[in-house]
Amino acid sequence: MGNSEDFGAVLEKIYAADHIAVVAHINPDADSLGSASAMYSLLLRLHKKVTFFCATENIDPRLAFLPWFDKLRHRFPVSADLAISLDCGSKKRLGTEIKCPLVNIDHHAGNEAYGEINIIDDTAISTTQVLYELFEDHGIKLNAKMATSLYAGLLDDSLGFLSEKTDARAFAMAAVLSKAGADTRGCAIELFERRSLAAMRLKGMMLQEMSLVHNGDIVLLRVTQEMLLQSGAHAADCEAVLHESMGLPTIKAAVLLRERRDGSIKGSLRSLDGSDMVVVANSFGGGGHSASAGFELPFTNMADAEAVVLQKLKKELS
Ligand SMILES: [Mn+2]
Repeated sequence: MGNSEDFGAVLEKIYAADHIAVVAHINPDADSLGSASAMYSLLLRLHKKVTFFCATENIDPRLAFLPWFDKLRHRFPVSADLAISLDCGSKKRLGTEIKCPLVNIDHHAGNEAYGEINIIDDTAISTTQVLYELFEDHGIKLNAKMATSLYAGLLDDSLGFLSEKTDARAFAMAAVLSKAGADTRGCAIELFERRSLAAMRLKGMMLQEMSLVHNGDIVLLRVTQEMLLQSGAHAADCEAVLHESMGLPTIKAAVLLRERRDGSIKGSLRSLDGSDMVVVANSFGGGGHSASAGFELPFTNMADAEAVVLQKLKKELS
């Protein structure tokens, strides 16, 4: 079955269900929350009882502009008889065990296809693009809220239309969403411009620490627990600095290593030259996309993490 026929089957399941949970992944980003939010809007229109679920409680407050953000719940509803996960590449990313039938809509290459129905298009730049195209195919009209939700995922996952994957398909989608009333300017400001004072203080510390390695091909950013505590910034605030660092003229890739409270290290990788960051992330048990990937290193100190990650990354670049 093609994705479009599969979505027909999903709609059948939706019509038959009484209580549907839309599921964003743990530590959600604008794509996961945006696609879940657009689905939430559709389900409300169909007069369904819906729960907007994300297992993570401490969500990046910058995402609060997304429609239905205030409806987010962190406990999976026991009465749900259908769940729809958005942008969740693996079962682990759901953050909870889901016992009811599950529909999995995503764009991650290597999605574990853990759902009863799996709609995975790894050529899509965002999960909101997968969903947008399904809505189009099935004549589902977009209101302004849905358009904003879908645009937020497109804008964020394309790194502000900077990633290699950005193409006419992405811009065509942006044009339609803009016409449908998406708050494109609001999304850009909230996702890329808005900063708390704490985030700005953290940025100062990160820039002080930043280094260029491998003949200026790689920028390395480090964030310790002390830096987070001192600045009062949210862990997600680091990502904006990572994004900004890619503006350095010689850069092919960027790495962010962030110390977590439990002593593990969270790694984020970005590339601008088409180098595949998934290969690097995979070698540490992580995943993601070619231009943007992530991983976790348990029980590691910063210096050791730096050494192993840079070694892998250099190999991928050269
Ligand atoms: Mn995504």
